Amino acid sequence: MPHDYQFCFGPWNLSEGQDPYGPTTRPTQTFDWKLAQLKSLGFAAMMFHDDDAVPDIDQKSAAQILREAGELKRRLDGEGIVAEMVAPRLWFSPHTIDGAYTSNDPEHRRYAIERSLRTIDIARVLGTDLIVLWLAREGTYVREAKDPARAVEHLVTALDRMLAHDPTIRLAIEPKPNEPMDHAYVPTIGHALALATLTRDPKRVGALIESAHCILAGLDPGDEIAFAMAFGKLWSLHLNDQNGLKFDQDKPFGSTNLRSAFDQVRVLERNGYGRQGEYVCFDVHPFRTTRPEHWLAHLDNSRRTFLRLVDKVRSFDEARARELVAARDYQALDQLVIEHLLGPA
Ligand code: GLO
Ligand code: MG
Repeated sequence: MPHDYQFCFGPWNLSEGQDPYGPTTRPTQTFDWKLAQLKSLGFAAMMFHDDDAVPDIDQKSAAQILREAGELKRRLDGEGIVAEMVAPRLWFSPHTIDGAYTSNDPEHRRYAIERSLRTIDIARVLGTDLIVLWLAREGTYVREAKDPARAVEHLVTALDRMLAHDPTIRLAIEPKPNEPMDHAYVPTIGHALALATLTRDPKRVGALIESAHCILAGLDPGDEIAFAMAFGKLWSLHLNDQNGLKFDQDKPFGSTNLRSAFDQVRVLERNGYGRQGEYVCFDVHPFRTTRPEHWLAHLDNSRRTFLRLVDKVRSFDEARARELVAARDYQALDQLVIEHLLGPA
Protein backbone atom coordinates (compact mmCIF):
# COMPACT_ATOMS: atom_id res chain seq x y z
CA MET A 1 0.00 0.00 0.00
CA PRO A 2 1.44 3.46 -0.81
CA HIS A 3 2.36 5.56 2.19
CA ASP A 4 3.63 9.08 2.61
CA TYR A 5 5.88 8.77 5.65
CA GLN A 6 9.44 10.05 5.63
CA PHE A 7 12.02 8.33 7.80
CA CYS A 8 15.17 9.37 9.60
CA PHE A 9 17.73 8.35 12.20
CA GLY A 10 20.84 9.80 13.82
CA PRO A 11 24.49 8.78 13.57
CA TRP A 12 24.31 7.48 17.15
CA ASN A 13 21.79 4.87 16.00
CA LEU A 14 24.63 3.06 14.24
CA SER A 15 26.33 2.51 17.58
CA GLU A 16 29.25 0.20 18.16
CA GLY A 17 28.02 -1.95 21.03
CA GLN A 18 29.61 -0.45 24.13
CA ASP A 19 27.64 -0.57 27.39
CA PRO A 20 28.55 0.36 30.99
CA TYR A 21 30.02 -3.13 31.44
CA GLY A 22 32.05 -3.63 28.30
CA PRO A 23 33.71 -2.10 25.26
CA THR A 24 32.59 -1.88 21.65
CA THR A 25 31.74 -5.05 19.75
CA ARG A 26 31.82 -3.54 16.25
CA PRO A 27 34.54 -1.43 14.65
CA THR A 28 34.41 2.35 14.97
CA GLN A 29 32.99 4.01 11.87
CA THR A 30 33.28 7.48 10.42
CA PHE A 31 30.44 9.91 9.96
CA ASP A 32 30.83 9.49 6.19
CA TRP A 33 30.22 5.76 6.52
CA LYS A 34 27.10 6.41 8.60
CA LEU A 35 25.77 8.88 6.05
CA ALA A 36 26.39 6.33 3.28
CA GLN A 37 24.42 3.69 5.26
CA LEU A 38 21.52 6.10 5.71
CA LYS A 39 21.47 6.63 1.96
CA SER A 40 21.77 2.94 1.18
CA LEU A 41 18.73 2.25 3.38
CA GLY A 42 16.78 4.93 1.53
CA PHE A 43 16.09 7.11 4.58
CA ALA A 44 15.31 10.74 3.74
CA ALA A 45 16.83 12.64 6.64
CA MET A 46 19.38 12.55 9.42
CA MET A 47 19.11 13.86 12.98
CA PHE A 48 22.15 15.63 14.39
CA HIS A 49 23.62 16.46 17.75
CA ASP A 50 25.47 19.77 17.46
CA ASP A 51 28.79 17.93 17.73
CA ASP A 52 27.76 15.30 15.18
CA ALA A 53 27.52 18.25 12.81
CA VAL A 54 30.60 20.09 14.11
CA PRO A 55 32.94 17.77 16.04
CA ASP A 56 34.84 19.23 19.04
CA ILE A 57 32.44 22.14 19.01
CA ASP A 58 33.64 23.53 22.36
CA GLN A 59 37.11 24.08 20.92
CA LYS A 60 35.87 26.10 17.95
CA SER A 61 34.99 29.75 17.40
CA ALA A 62 31.48 30.80 16.34
CA ALA A 63 32.84 31.62 12.86
CA GLN A 64 34.52 28.23 12.50
CA ILE A 65 31.34 26.46 13.65
CA LEU A 66 29.36 28.26 10.95
CA ARG A 67 31.98 27.43 8.34
CA GLU A 68 31.98 23.71 9.18
CA ALA A 69 28.19 23.62 9.33
CA GLY A 70 28.17 25.17 5.85
CA GLU A 71 30.53 22.44 4.57
CA LEU A 72 28.25 19.78 6.02
CA LYS A 73 25.20 21.40 4.45
CA ARG A 74 26.85 21.26 1.03
CA ARG A 75 27.63 17.57 1.52
CA LEU A 76 24.09 16.80 2.61
CA ASP A 77 22.71 18.68 -0.38
CA GLY A 78 25.06 16.74 -2.64
CA GLU A 79 23.72 13.47 -1.20
CA GLY A 80 20.09 14.64 -1.23
CA ILE A 81 19.79 14.19 2.55
CA VAL A 82 17.83 16.58 4.78
CA ALA A 83 18.84 17.55 8.35
CA GLU A 84 15.71 16.87 10.39
CA MET A 85 16.83 18.60 13.59
CA VAL A 86 19.85 19.60 15.66
CA ALA A 87 20.12 18.88 19.40
CA PRO A 88 22.65 20.37 21.83
CA ARG A 89 24.55 17.48 23.44
CA LEU A 90 24.53 18.90 26.94
CA TRP A 91 25.47 15.76 28.84
CA PHE A 92 29.13 15.11 27.89
CA SER A 93 30.95 18.25 28.97
CA PRO A 94 32.74 18.76 32.33
CA HIS A 95 30.48 21.85 32.54
CA THR A 96 27.30 19.76 32.66
CA ILE A 97 28.15 17.19 35.32
CA ASP A 98 25.55 18.68 37.67
CA GLY A 99 23.04 19.45 34.93
CA ALA A 100 23.07 22.01 32.13
CA TYR A 101 20.29 24.64 32.30
CA THR A 102 19.50 23.60 35.91
CA SER A 103 23.06 23.25 37.21
CA ASN A 104 23.61 24.82 40.60
CA ASP A 105 26.65 26.61 39.14
CA PRO A 106 25.71 29.83 37.26
CA GLU A 107 28.83 29.54 35.06
CA HIS A 108 27.69 26.12 33.92
CA ARG A 109 24.17 27.34 33.25
CA ARG A 110 25.69 30.09 31.08
CA TYR A 111 27.79 27.51 29.22
CA ALA A 112 24.69 25.42 28.49
CA ILE A 113 22.76 28.37 27.11
CA GLU A 114 25.69 29.63 24.99
CA ARG A 115 26.18 26.18 23.55
CA SER A 116 22.47 25.92 22.76
CA LEU A 117 22.65 29.20 20.84
CA ARG A 118 25.49 27.74 18.73
CA THR A 119 23.25 24.70 18.11
CA ILE A 120 20.59 27.04 16.77
CA ASP A 121 23.15 28.70 14.48
CA ILE A 122 24.09 25.26 13.13
CA ALA A 123 20.45 24.32 12.60
CA ARG A 124 19.84 27.44 10.54
CA VAL A 125 22.84 26.67 8.32
CA LEU A 126 21.67 23.07 7.91
CA GLY A 127 18.25 24.34 6.84
CA THR A 128 16.14 23.09 9.73
CA ASP A 129 14.10 25.15 12.21
CA LEU A 130 13.78 22.26 14.68
CA ILE A 131 15.88 22.12 17.86
CA VAL A 132 15.44 19.01 20.00
CA LEU A 133 16.04 19.28 23.73
CA TRP A 134 16.59 16.00 25.51
CA LEU A 135 17.12 17.36 29.03
CA ALA A 136 19.43 14.52 30.00
CA ARG A 137 20.95 15.81 33.24
CA GLU A 138 18.20 18.22 34.28
CA GLY A 139 17.22 16.45 37.48
CA THR A 140 18.94 15.02 40.52
CA TYR A 141 20.31 11.88 42.11
CA VAL A 142 19.62 13.38 45.54
CA ARG A 143 16.33 15.26 45.85
CA GLU A 144 17.65 17.85 48.28
CA ALA A 145 20.53 18.73 45.95
CA LYS A 146 18.48 21.23 43.89
CA ASP A 147 15.40 23.37 44.28
CA PRO A 148 12.81 21.92 41.87
CA ALA A 149 10.80 25.16 41.65
CA ARG A 150 13.98 27.12 40.81
CA ALA A 151 14.74 24.43 38.23
CA VAL A 152 11.56 25.39 36.37
CA GLU A 153 12.69 29.03 36.35
CA HIS A 154 16.12 28.02 35.03
CA LEU A 155 14.54 25.95 32.28
CA VAL A 156 12.24 28.81 31.24
CA THR A 157 15.20 31.23 31.23
CA ALA A 158 17.11 28.90 28.91
CA LEU A 159 14.15 28.33 26.57
CA ASP A 160 13.49 32.08 26.44
CA ARG A 161 17.11 32.83 25.50
CA MET A 162 16.92 30.31 22.66
CA LEU A 163 13.57 31.65 21.42
CA ALA A 164 14.94 35.20 21.47
CA HIS A 165 18.13 34.21 19.65
CA ASP A 166 16.26 33.25 16.50
CA PRO A 167 12.61 34.16 15.93
CA THR A 168 12.12 31.31 13.45
CA ILE A 169 13.27 28.25 15.38
CA ARG A 170 11.01 25.77 17.16
CA LEU A 171 12.02 23.90 20.31
CA ALA A 172 10.89 20.30 20.71
CA ILE A 173 11.36 18.98 24.24
CA GLU A 174 12.02 15.23 24.42
CA PRO A 175 10.82 14.12 27.86
CA LYS A 176 12.36 11.16 29.66
CA PRO A 177 11.65 10.29 33.29
CA ASN A 178 15.01 8.84 34.32
CA GLU A 179 18.43 7.71 33.11
CA PRO A 180 20.94 9.14 33.49
CA MET A 181 19.19 10.90 36.38
CA ASP A 182 17.31 9.22 39.21
CA HIS A 183 14.40 11.58 38.49
CA ALA A 184 14.27 14.12 35.66
CA TYR A 185 12.50 17.47 35.90
CA VAL A 186 10.62 17.03 32.60
CA PRO A 187 9.52 13.39 32.69
CA THR A 188 6.39 13.43 30.50
CA ILE A 189 4.75 15.21 27.60
CA GLY A 190 2.41 16.97 30.02
CA HIS A 191 5.39 18.51 31.81
CA ALA A 192 6.93 19.58 28.51
CA LEU A 193 3.76 21.31 27.29
CA ALA A 194 3.16 22.93 30.67
CA LEU A 195 6.68 24.33 30.56
CA ALA A 196 5.98 25.74 27.09
CA THR A 197 3.19 27.94 28.49
CA LEU A 198 5.66 29.78 30.74
CA THR A 199 7.94 30.82 27.88
CA ARG A 200 7.94 34.05 25.88
CA ASP A 201 6.54 32.28 22.79
CA PRO A 202 4.61 29.12 23.76
CA LYS A 203 3.59 28.36 20.19
CA ARG A 204 7.25 27.71 19.30
CA VAL A 205 7.77 25.20 22.11
CA GLY A 206 6.51 21.70 21.42
CA ALA A 207 7.54 18.12 21.87
CA LEU A 208 9.18 15.00 20.59
CA ILE A 209 7.89 11.72 21.96
CA GLU A 210 10.01 8.59 22.31
CA SER A 211 8.11 5.32 22.83
CA ALA A 212 10.64 3.91 25.32
CA HIS A 213 10.62 7.06 27.44
CA CYS A 214 6.83 6.80 27.86
CA ILE A 215 7.15 3.19 28.93
CA LEU A 216 9.86 4.12 31.43
CA ALA A 217 7.40 6.68 32.85
CA GLY A 218 4.77 3.93 33.19
CA LEU A 219 2.66 5.58 30.48
CA ASP A 220 1.15 4.42 27.22
CA PRO A 221 3.15 5.70 24.21
CA GLY A 222 0.06 5.93 21.99
CA ASP A 223 -1.79 8.04 24.56
CA GLU A 224 1.22 10.32 24.98
CA ILE A 225 1.43 10.74 21.20
CA ALA A 226 -2.29 11.53 21.03
CA PHE A 227 -2.01 14.05 23.85
CA ALA A 228 0.76 15.97 22.07
CA MET A 229 -1.08 15.81 18.74
CA ALA A 230 -4.28 17.14 20.33
CA PHE A 231 -2.27 20.28 21.13
CA GLY A 232 -0.69 20.39 17.64
CA LYS A 233 2.65 19.94 19.35
CA LEU A 234 4.09 16.66 18.11
CA TRP A 235 6.92 17.91 15.94
CA SER A 236 9.07 14.79 15.92
CA LEU A 237 8.95 11.21 17.04
CA HIS A 238 11.45 8.60 18.26
CA LEU A 239 9.84 5.23 17.74
CA ASN A 240 11.45 2.24 19.44
CA ASP A 241 10.58 -0.31 22.13
CA GLN A 242 11.41 -1.11 25.72
CA ASN A 243 10.92 -4.25 27.80
CA GLY A 244 9.50 -2.80 31.03
CA LEU A 245 11.23 -0.74 33.70
CA LYS A 246 14.86 -1.46 32.91
CA PHE A 247 17.74 0.53 31.46
CA ASP A 248 16.84 2.50 28.33
CA GLN A 249 16.92 -0.26 25.73
CA ASP A 250 16.11 1.47 22.41
CA LYS A 251 14.94 -1.84 20.92
CA PRO A 252 13.58 -2.05 17.37
CA PHE A 253 10.06 -0.65 16.98
CA GLY A 254 7.50 -3.32 17.90
CA SER A 255 10.15 -5.70 19.26
CA THR A 256 8.55 -6.08 22.70
CA ASN A 257 4.92 -5.07 22.35
CA LEU A 258 3.45 -5.35 18.89
CA ARG A 259 0.01 -4.27 20.04
CA SER A 260 1.34 -1.08 21.58
CA ALA A 261 3.23 -0.45 18.32
CA PHE A 262 -0.04 -0.94 16.41
CA ASP A 263 -1.75 1.54 18.74
CA GLN A 264 1.01 4.10 18.22
CA VAL A 265 0.73 3.82 14.44
CA ARG A 266 -3.08 3.99 14.65
CA VAL A 267 -2.89 7.23 16.64
CA LEU A 268 -0.43 8.69 14.12
CA GLU A 269 -2.65 7.69 11.20
CA ARG A 270 -5.85 8.97 12.77
CA ASN A 271 -4.35 12.32 13.62
CA GLY A 272 -2.42 12.93 10.40
CA TYR A 273 1.16 12.75 11.62
CA GLY A 274 3.57 13.72 8.84
CA ARG A 275 1.19 16.06 7.02
CA GLN A 276 3.14 19.13 8.18
CA GLY A 277 6.42 17.53 7.10
CA GLU A 278 7.15 15.74 10.39
CA TYR A 279 9.50 12.74 10.12
CA VAL A 280 9.24 9.28 11.62
CA CYS A 281 12.59 8.79 13.37
CA PHE A 282 13.79 5.53 14.86
CA ASP A 283 15.89 6.04 18.00
CA VAL A 284 16.99 2.41 18.03
CA HIS A 285 20.32 0.69 18.62
CA PRO A 286 21.68 -2.64 17.38
CA PHE A 287 21.87 -5.27 20.11
CA ARG A 288 25.38 -5.56 21.52
CA THR A 289 25.52 -9.05 20.01
CA THR A 290 24.91 -7.77 16.47
CA ARG A 291 27.68 -8.70 14.02
CA PRO A 292 29.03 -5.92 11.79
CA GLU A 293 27.46 -7.52 8.72
CA HIS A 294 24.00 -7.12 10.32
CA TRP A 295 24.63 -3.56 11.45
CA LEU A 296 21.66 -1.95 9.69
CA ALA A 297 19.02 -4.55 10.49
CA HIS A 298 17.49 -2.76 13.50
CA LEU A 299 16.73 0.31 11.35
CA ASP A 300 15.49 -1.58 8.34
CA ASN A 301 13.38 -3.84 10.59
CA SER A 302 11.88 -0.90 12.50
CA ARG A 303 10.78 0.68 9.23
CA ARG A 304 9.44 -2.64 7.89
CA THR A 305 7.44 -3.18 11.09
CA PHE A 306 6.16 0.39 10.98
CA LEU A 307 4.98 0.03 7.38
CA ARG A 308 3.40 -3.38 8.02
CA LEU A 309 1.53 -1.78 10.91
CA VAL A 310 0.40 1.10 8.68
CA ASP A 311 -1.22 -1.59 6.51
CA LYS A 312 -2.70 -3.25 9.60
CA VAL A 313 -4.17 0.04 10.77
CA ARG A 314 -5.63 0.82 7.34
CA SER A 315 -7.19 -2.64 7.04
CA PHE A 316 -8.59 -2.69 10.59
CA ASP A 317 -12.38 -2.98 10.61
CA GLU A 318 -13.09 0.45 12.09
CA ALA A 319 -16.83 0.18 11.36
CA ARG A 320 -17.03 -3.01 13.42
CA ALA A 321 -14.91 -1.38 16.12
CA ARG A 322 -17.37 1.55 16.27
CA GLU A 323 -20.31 -0.86 16.64
CA LEU A 324 -18.56 -2.64 19.50
CA VAL A 325 -17.74 0.66 21.18
CA ALA A 326 -21.39 1.74 20.85
CA ALA A 327 -22.48 -1.55 22.42
CA ARG A 328 -19.83 -1.20 25.16
CA ASP A 329 -18.60 -4.63 24.15
CA TYR A 330 -14.94 -3.98 24.84
CA GLN A 331 -14.36 -7.69 25.36
CA ALA A 332 -15.13 -8.29 21.69
CA LEU A 333 -13.22 -5.15 20.68
CA ASP A 334 -10.15 -6.51 22.44
CA GLN A 335 -10.39 -9.77 20.51
CA LEU A 336 -11.06 -7.93 17.23
CA VAL A 337 -7.69 -6.22 17.61
CA ILE A 338 -5.89 -9.42 18.63
CA GLU A 339 -7.26 -11.46 15.73
CA HIS A 340 -6.54 -8.66 13.27
CA LEU A 341 -2.93 -8.58 14.43
CA LEU A 342 -2.66 -12.38 14.33
CA GLY A 343 -4.01 -12.52 10.77
CA PRO A 344 -5.85 -15.46 9.19
CA ALA A 345 -5.56 -18.78 11.07
C1 GLO B 1 18.18 9.21 25.09
C2 GLO B 1 17.57 9.99 24.03
C3 GLO B 1 18.57 10.46 22.99
C4 GLO B 1 18.06 11.64 22.26
C5 GLO B 1 19.10 12.24 21.35
C6 GLO B 1 18.58 13.48 20.67
O1 GLO B 1 17.57 8.55 25.87
O2 GLO B 1 16.54 9.28 23.43
O3 GLO B 1 18.88 9.42 22.11
O4 GLO B 1 16.94 11.32 21.51
O5 GLO B 1 20.23 12.54 22.08
O6 GLO B 1 18.63 14.55 21.50
MG1 MG C 1 15.40 9.82 21.73
